[in-house]
Amino acid sequence: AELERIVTGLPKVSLHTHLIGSVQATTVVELARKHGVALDGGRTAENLYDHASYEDLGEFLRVLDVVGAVIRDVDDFHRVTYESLTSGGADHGVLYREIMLSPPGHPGVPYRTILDGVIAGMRDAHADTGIHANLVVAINRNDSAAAGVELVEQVIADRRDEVLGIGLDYDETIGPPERFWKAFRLAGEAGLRRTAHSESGPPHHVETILDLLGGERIDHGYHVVDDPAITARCVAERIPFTCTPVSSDIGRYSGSGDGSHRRIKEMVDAGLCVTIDSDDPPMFGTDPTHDYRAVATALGYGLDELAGFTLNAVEGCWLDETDKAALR
Ligand code: ES4
Ligand code: ZN
Repeated sequence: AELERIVTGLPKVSLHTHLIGSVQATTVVELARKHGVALDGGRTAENLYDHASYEDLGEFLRVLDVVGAVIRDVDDFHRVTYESLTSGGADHGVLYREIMLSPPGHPGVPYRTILDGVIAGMRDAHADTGIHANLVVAINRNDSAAAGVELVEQVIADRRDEVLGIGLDYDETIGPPERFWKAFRLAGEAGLRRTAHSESGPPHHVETILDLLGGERIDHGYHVVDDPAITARCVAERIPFTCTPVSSDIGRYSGSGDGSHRRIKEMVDAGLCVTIDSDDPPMFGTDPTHDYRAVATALGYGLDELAGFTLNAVEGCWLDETDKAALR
């Protein structure tokens, strides 16, 4: 009961939640009907997010593709953004979120349409609940290096104040970080912040992200603790690691047979700057409160440790110092 009070009441800052992964299954079904498209493979609101269907990361990403394909017009982007920031954010004490947005996950939809709808949803969610949000536009690493450059060129050509930086997501066994060095250099030259996923990858991918891609954060990063020297460097540089306990545990894509909890504990014990997040909340049956609850239960953490995760996220977010101070 004490823990429940802590995890529900704790203010949260969210740095690793994907928009496409934040859509309620009922909304997916409604949008499919609206656009007159069938969810293939007999998918329904009841079975769409069956964890058993995520046999490997590729299968999981196929479900993301199904969801991404039904979010098509400005109203759709407004709706999914608003719903995820209100009932999947503000309701859980999330004060501020940097939403991971994947334009390549919505084939055929103009970048402008996506951004117009998402930003309108952010504005209305803020007006109704007070939650603040900004955006991280992620390159899909299954795509070519040229597609990554094109996306960054699009971000720069249609510059919005809300887009603070770029990310790199989808299947890291297909797209190693170094493939995207040009896209990341272009982003850095344009003053965009940079982060990249490294969930199953080896520790040297963390170094590649920091040194070649100019990354300032690492999404997941569970294998950093396999290399003491890289770990020490990340401790010294206060590199934030955006860990997602429930998603990484259910997905088992972290490459550690016993899930992510033990790795998160090792990262915390090593002195790394760890944050807690949900990745794809309804797809993994989780939410911001539940991820804090899961890590607290698995690792025996209490208020001090949990509040520390929030403070790490404030430190690691890409707001300016004045806005960060307001969050503290
Ligand atoms: C993702 Cl690699 C990965 N894992 C979970 N959710 C995702 N969304 C986009 N890429
Ligand atoms: Zn992720």
